[in-house]
Amino acid sequence: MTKEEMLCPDDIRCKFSREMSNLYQREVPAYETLLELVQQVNKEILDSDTVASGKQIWAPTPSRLGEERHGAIRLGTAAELRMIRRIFSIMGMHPVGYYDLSQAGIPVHATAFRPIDQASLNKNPFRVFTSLLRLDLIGDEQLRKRAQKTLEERDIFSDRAREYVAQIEQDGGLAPKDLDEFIEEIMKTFRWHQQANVDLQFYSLLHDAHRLVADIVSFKGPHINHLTPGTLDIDAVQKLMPSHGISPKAIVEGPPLRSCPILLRQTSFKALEETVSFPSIKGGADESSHTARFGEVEQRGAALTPKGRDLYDRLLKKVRAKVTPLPDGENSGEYNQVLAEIFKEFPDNWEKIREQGLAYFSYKIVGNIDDAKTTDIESLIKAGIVVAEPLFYEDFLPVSAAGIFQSNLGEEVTQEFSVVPNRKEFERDLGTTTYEECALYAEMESQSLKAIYKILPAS
Ligand code: OOG
Ligand code: NI
Repeated sequence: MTKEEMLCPDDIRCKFSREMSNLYQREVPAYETLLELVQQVNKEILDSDTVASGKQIWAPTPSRLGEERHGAIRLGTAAELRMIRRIFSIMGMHPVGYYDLSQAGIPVHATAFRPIDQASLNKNPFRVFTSLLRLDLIGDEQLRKRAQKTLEERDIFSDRAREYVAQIEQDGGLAPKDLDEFIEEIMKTFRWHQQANVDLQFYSLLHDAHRLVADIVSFKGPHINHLTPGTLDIDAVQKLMPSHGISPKAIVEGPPLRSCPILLRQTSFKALEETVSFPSIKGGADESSHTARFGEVEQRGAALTPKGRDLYDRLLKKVRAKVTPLPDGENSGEYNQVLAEIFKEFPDNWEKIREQGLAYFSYKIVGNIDDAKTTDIESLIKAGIVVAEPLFYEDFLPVSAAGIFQSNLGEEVTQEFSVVPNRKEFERDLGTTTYEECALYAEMESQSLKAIYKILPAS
């Protein structure tokens, strides 16, 4: 089979994304309901004149809107992480960014596997937030060793999946006839296991160390713990959730509602309490429950430069110092008010945002290029020949949105962990370095400028 006849990674990712959604709809009915609601809200927005008047920055290609946005998994060992990297690479998903979640009281660090070039993102932006457990942050040595042994003894990949990956790497691609079976084998890794891999007593010990430790160590595989569709109006979805039988968390995380959306706004519904059967030491099984899988929805805006991100972080900190949202939503009105008030300091106008270097942009020729009497981009923008469009944020904000994590951890007191980011160790475990998200956006911006300079008559 020649290279041309093989599937391109984007096609494999499209199929994977669709199958993940099918799997999660089957396993978590509330997610199916959420999807319907999101589709309804998106359709209403697209049919309204807001979009026609160019107010929304998100003008997704039809293939993008309606496709799943992201999912999340949590892995137990370096070997699992390395194998996941090989699988995602076949689908055109590469590790971007390093997230240290010990800052949010969670003993994991993570990266996001996602497409990295504009064409692939436009085709299907599916991304998977992938965490790795940090056993080194668990103080109890006996527990740590036992957890490690349990993880080392499991294999989260089917033999057939391993064979496929090796074959695809050797051949340099996947034949169209093998797509369905390959994806079917890969899907096995992410499904839910109703039977735990450990006894109830050990589960309880793991749970006492941290609920996430129990979630990672106790099962045969890293079940997908949420899938997040993208919406064009997160406030509408938040408001409509209760009438669809879903109860959302108290507030929408992230920046306030703005004319110029930035970064990421998210809300979620609580994890399900699911019956699990734990093999008993005495033979037979003990029934108990576990909560892990939840639902989330998000609305994305512009990618910020480090300067813009600093401003965002500073303002959010100011908000949280004034009012901390209560889980029961009692002060959500006050929180939203303070949020909107403090964020007035962040310019809400694309021109100002660009002038101050707060976001990344892509430059496009829209006028008659033959009229260009200058190569100065600012003058070309003024003359209406070039426009600057904000670049879409493709990454995550789990630490500043720690509320999303907490919402599925329950309201009990969470443990503190020593905050020691360890990107080097993560990258060693991954077997490669992770892309710097800002470098990717900066590159997209400079590519768009280069393309303009190339065809400018005056240059
Ligand atoms: C991942 C949480 C991160 C997000 O949207 O910020 C995430 C997890 O709970 O495993 O998905
Ligand atoms: Ni998420």
